[in-house]
Amino acid sequence: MAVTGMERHIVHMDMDTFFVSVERLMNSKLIGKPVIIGGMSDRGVVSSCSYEARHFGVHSAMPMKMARALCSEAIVIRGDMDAYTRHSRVVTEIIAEKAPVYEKASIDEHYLDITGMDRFFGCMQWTHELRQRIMKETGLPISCGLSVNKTVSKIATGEAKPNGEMEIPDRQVKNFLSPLSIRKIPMIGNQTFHLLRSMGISTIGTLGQIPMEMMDSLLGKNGIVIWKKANGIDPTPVVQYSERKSIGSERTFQRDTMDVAGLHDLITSMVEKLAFQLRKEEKLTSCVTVKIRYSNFDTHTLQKRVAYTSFDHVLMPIARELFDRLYQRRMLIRLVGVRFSGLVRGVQQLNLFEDTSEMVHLYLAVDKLRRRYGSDSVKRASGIQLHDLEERSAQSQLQKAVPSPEDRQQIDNLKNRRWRYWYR
Ligand code: TTP
Ligand code: MG
Ligand code: MG
Repeated sequence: MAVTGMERHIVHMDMDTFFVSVERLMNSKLIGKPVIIGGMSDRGVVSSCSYEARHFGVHSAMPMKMARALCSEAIVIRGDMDAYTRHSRVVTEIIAEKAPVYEKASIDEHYLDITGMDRFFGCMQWTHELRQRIMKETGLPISCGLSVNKTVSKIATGEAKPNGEMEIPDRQVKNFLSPLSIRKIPMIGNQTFHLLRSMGISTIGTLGQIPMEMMDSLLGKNGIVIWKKANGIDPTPVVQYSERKSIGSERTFQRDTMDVAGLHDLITSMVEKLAFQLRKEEKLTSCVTVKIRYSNFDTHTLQKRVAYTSFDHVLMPIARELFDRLYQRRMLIRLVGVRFSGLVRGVQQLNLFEDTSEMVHLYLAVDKLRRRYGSDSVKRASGIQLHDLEERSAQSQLQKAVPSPEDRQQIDNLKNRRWRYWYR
C-alpha cells in the first residue's frame, strides 16, 4: 500500500501508431507514407493511422470513407490482429522482466510503478533505458511519460509523442497541465467536453479552478474525479497485471452425461455469456481454456492463445475445438468449464477488419437488448431451427418483460442475420 505523503514514480508507456508500426516492421515500403489500418469497405472504421495520414486530418475511429476522402493517397491495409497480439506480448515480456510492478492497460499500453527506484538509479534514466531496450528488441517506436500518478504520466506520454519521453516532476505538474485542453484528461469524452466547453471551460487550468462542488452537481461522482485529475490528483494504484487473471464459467451436471451435442450447446452458451461480459467491461481476451471432469473425477484442461478479441463468433469455434480435442475417452462427463484469461482493456472494434460496421452494429444491438432484458434474453440459435426454439420458449416468454415495439423490430431484424439470434 502507498504510504501517504510519499511521492510515487509512475511511468506510462504507449506504442506509437501501434498497428501501423507493426505493419511497417513487416513491410518497410510503408515507412514515411500515409498508412491507414482498418475495415476495407466504406463502412469500416480507422483503427490506426500513421502521422503522415494524420496530417490530412485522419484519426482513429473515423469512418473509412471519410478517411479515404481526406487522404486519397493513403495506403489502406486490412489489419492483422495475430501479428499485433504477438508484438504486444513481446513488449509486455520485456517490461515484465524489468519492472517491479506493471499493469497492462491495453494492447499497446503499460503503467509501471517504479517508486523507490530513485534510491538506486535516477527514475528517468531507468525509464529511458527501458524505452530504448523495447525499441531495440522489437523494432517498434514507443513513447513514455514519467510523473507522480497515472493520469499525469499518461498525459505526458501524449505530449511526448511521437517517439519521445517526458518527465513531469511533482513541482511542475500544475504548470504542465494548466495550458492543455480539457480533452487531454483521459476521462473526458465528447459529451463532457462539449458540456464544459459550453460553459467556457477549455483548459485544464480553468477546470481546476472552478469549485469542486460545481463539478459535483454538474457530473456527480465523475465530476469530482475529473476535477481532481485537473488538479493533478489521482491516487489510483498500478494494479499488477497477471496473464492468469480471468473470467470463467463451470457447470456440474446433476447426472453425468455423454451427450456431445448438448455439451457443445452448453459451451456455446457459456462462451456467449462470457464474451458478453467482456464487451460489457470493455475487455479483450487472449487465451481460452476449456476444462472437463470425467465421472471418475479425472480432470483435464486445454488452452489456446488467441489474438485479442471479445467476439463470440471468434471464440466459439475455438472453445468447441478445445472440447473436441479434450473429450477423447467415451466416458461420462460430470463437469465442463470455459475460461478466458490474458485480459486487457479494449473494445471490439479493435479486431474488426473484415468489413463491417454491420457486424459491430449487430453486436451492439444484441448487447443492448441483453442489458435491457437480461443476459439470457437474446441467444445464438446455434444450428437449431428458429421456430423450434420459439416454440420451446413460448411459455417462458410469458414471464419475461415484453419488448417495446422498437426493440421487437430490432429482434426481428436480428433473426434474419447470418448469425441467428432469438429472443425468449
Ligand atoms: P492507441 O494507442 O490509441 O493509438 P496508436 O497506437 O495507433 O497511436 P498513438 O501513437 O497515438 O498511440 O491505440 C493502440 C492501437 O489500438 C491502435 O494502433 C489501433 C487500436 N485502436 C483501434 O482499433 N481503434 C481505436 O479506436 C483506437 C483508439 C485504437
Ligand atoms: Mg499507441
Ligand atoms: Mg494505446
